[in-house]
Amino acid sequence: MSYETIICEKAGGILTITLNRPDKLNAFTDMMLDELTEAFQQVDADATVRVVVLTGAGRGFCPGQDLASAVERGAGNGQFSYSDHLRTHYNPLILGMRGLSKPIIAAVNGVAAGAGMSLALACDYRIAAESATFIQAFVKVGLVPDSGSTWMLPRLIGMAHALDMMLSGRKVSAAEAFEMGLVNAVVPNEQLMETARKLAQEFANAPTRTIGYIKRAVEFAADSKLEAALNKEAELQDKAASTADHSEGIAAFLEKRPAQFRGQ
Ligand code: LHQ
Repeated sequence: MSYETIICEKAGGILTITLNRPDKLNAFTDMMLDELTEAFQQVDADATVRVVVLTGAGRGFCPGQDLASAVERGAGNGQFSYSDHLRTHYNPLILGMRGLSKPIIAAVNGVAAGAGMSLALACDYRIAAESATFIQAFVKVGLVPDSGSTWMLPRLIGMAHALDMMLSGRKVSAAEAFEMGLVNAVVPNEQLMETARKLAQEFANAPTRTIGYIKRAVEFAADSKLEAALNKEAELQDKAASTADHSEGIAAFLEKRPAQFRGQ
């Protein structure tokens, strides 16, 4: 499948998706949002893809909505329905990513601002280049954080840090983001993609279906009472236990050899 605003490259079970509007630091247009949503739908349906790496072309990761394109359509003067725009183009993307049964690694190569930061938050891992920055830029243009930031950010870094970022709109460095628990690792710029691909390779050799169940259990637990979460774990454990990879994992342990998971 070829797209105009993103590049998808598949190799050895890893799909790398690159946001590709480098002149605008990869700001979101409707087309980019819709192409991304479709690309993630394809990932869910393609058994040969076992992990996704998401990054940006050029010096930015994503600075959120392309404000110029929103203004052309009446944003800022009451002519533009923000809620329709979010419900039509952003929310399906974020829900598709959070519901994806395969891990998503964000390789954050530069600034992630506004809904571009929400995009990074919707991934399961964030590896940041040393020069990457994170900005809850919404307040700087008089907007409420959207695309899942209000749901994901406090869960990731706690209410105090999340509100600080959201209310101030200040720029947070990769080093500070790591201290807050916003990113899993910070690496020298030139090692970003190599580090992301190494991690992705581990997931490409992992029990993929079980990873999908783990994601589902954690997502469910985030909004549940303990008893409901325990029940969900039990339900999903039956599913995981019926995979070939579970049998292989047990056999490999007893035979004292590395497991050869096939994602089935
Ligand atoms: C951009 C953008 C951008 C267009 C850089 N748009 N061109 C949801 C629903 C509906 C509508 C509204 O929004 C939302 C959610 C949101 O995402 S709201 C938050 C939107 N994002 C922002 O407010 C961030 C705006 N950008 C910035 O503050 C700066 O560009 C940052 C801090 C990201 C980067 O600064 P610099 O490194 O100094 O780069 P730059 O500002 O020179 O940008 C480079 C180019 O990219 C430049 O274009 P040009 O043609 O002049 O070279 C910028 O205009 C363009 N660009 N962000 N969001």
